Amino acid sequence: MSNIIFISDLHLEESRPNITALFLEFLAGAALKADALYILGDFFEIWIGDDHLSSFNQSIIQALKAATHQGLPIYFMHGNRDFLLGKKFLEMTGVKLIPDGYIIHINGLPTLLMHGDTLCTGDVAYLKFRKKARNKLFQKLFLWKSLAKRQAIAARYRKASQAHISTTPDYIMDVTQAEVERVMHEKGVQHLIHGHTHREAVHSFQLNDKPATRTVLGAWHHHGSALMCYSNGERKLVHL
Ligand SMILES: [Mn+2]
Repeated sequence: MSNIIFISDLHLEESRPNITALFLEFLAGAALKADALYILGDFFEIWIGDDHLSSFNQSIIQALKAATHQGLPIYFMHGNRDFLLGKKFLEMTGVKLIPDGYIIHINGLPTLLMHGDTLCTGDVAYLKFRKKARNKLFQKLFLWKSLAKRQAIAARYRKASQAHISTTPDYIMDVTQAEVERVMHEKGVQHLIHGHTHREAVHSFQLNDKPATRTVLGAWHHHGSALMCYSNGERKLVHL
């Protein structure tokens, strides 16, 4: 039995120092008192390779390292913005990578953890891009490029992504309930925690004639957001 914290979609970047400060304070405070911290993707606004050691990235790496050294297990799942986060980062920080679709037991309840982007099956254009971006050879070729080139490509993708989001209807940017139920049924779970959509909520529904929940983690826009799971069975979405 343990206290577990889940966060996602912090979108950490140098241009949002308030959110960075909030995270560092959270990591050295509330998070350290937990038994484990799970980061379910889009921790960074963009990650173009473990060799991009800007002073900003290094400050985050140092903070994570300090937390894992103090005994806090930190688990990280790739999001659609930081899927290039790799082995070196994990070595530098002591953070452990978990795959999308990982199952953990929270107070005995099998719970599926996902970033959430693959649940948005209405967004065909994005899923097509995702397939390409998650290809190992494509990633290798990208990582072979100079940091400057990678930064330029990332900036182009970001612009295209913003345009795509602003012109795509809301319902397409959200998860498809049928896909949620399909994945949960396939994995044999009644509980799912994911991020990505930034639509913080706990959804209750019936799956295979039994109560099921889908908890959506909030994004760190103007404040922090975390799901606290306590050993007494209580679950709370809190703002920081
Ligand atoms: Mn995302």
